[in-house]
Amino acid sequence: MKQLIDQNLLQEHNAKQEAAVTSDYNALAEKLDRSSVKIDTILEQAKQFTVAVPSWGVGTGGTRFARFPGLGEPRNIFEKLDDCSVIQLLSQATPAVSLHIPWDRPNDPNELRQYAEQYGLHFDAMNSNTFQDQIGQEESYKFGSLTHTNKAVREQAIAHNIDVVELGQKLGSKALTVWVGDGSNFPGQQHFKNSFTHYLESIKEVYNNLPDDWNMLLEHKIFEPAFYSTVIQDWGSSYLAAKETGERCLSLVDLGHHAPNVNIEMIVSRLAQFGKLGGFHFNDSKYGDDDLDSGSINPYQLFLIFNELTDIRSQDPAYSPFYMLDQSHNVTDPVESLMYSAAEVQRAFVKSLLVDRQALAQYQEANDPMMAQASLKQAYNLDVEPILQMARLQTGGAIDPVGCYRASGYRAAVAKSRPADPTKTGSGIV
Ligand code: RM4
Ligand code: MN
Ligand code: MN
Repeated sequence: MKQLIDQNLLQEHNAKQEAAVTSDYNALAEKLDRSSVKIDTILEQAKQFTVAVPSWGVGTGGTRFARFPGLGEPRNIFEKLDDCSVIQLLSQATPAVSLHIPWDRPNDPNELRQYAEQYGLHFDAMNSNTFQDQIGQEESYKFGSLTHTNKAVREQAIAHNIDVVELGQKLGSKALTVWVGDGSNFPGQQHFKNSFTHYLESIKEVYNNLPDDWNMLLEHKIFEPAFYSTVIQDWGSSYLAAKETGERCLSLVDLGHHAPNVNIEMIVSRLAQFGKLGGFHFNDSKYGDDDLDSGSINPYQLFLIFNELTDIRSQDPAYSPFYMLDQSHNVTDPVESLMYSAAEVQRAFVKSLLVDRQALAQYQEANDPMMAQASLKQAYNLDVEPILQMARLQTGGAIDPVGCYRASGYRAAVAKSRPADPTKTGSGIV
């Protein structure tokens, strides 16, 4: 398999830390054993855990005000995949990439698929884009896309989504994620019912063109770019649309797409209870759709979400929603942020496995809030880093992905091979 980080460097890097990691791992094994938890079964699950990387995350992001380009930014989808391969090689938790079309549209899908395969990568959910106009496009999305008042605009947006599905089939993807920014900035601007009706009609048409083994994931978002109302603004609208549309149409929860302080873990439970929780976009936020690194602001919330997911899986072991990161890296090296974030999501997952579910259920039944919350905290407060390190070591990754990446000089090398385009300004993007 093609590798862009020198194997010797990786092995030397791991060799220096292996004894310490083994000792920490054994100590944790002993501690867990006292509560009758076998660390090896947790380790195996940690090794299996994966979360997809967003192709748009490996470039430097920006805000509405400016973008400060990083060194050696990928200039096309092939260079993006190069970066994704480094993230996967060192973290061993990100073997799939989620593409955004038309940003990543290849001339030759076969070539792109093979390019990914040489790195052991494959493609996760495809993302359509009807939130900006493309060059040469006939109709404008300024006042909406799938929900537009004008049928011609809706048809163009529907055709785009179907096109993305067709491309995704050639790439081996199995899902389409639809997020629309459609909405309004002013009271009275848009008829709530009519726009939702248009949405339902449009989405059904896309669904009718979906292959049998595909899922359609509907992503809600409270606001931005629309600042007064958004057609699919909350999980309720998303649920209604998914339910109306069909069995394989599910809701996707992006952690940054809710009002501050909303109980996202409860939304997770509700959607799952009614069979409509299809996937996640992981990120973190303080104020709005900040797209900060997963677990950087509220790691406890991330844990509580996985606590729900593990609870669901304890009843339905086959349940496996799509897991994707969706972040914007404005001030960090995106490769570092994505490796670190993947490990944070994995950490929340591992901790959720350590919750004593029987004890928790008893405390809930007995109305013992003190011990119920303490049983969650007991798992959350454990330092599971040795499990994550051991998982990476045993799967061929780096014990310390960011440290190893920095030692490799990858960023400096691509800074040379990918010179910045001086004609491109630092205008704000997602
Ligand atoms: C949106 C949303 C979508 C993503 C775009 C780039 O806020 O999170 O998932 O495709 O940003
Ligand atoms: Mn998202
Ligand atoms: Mn977002």
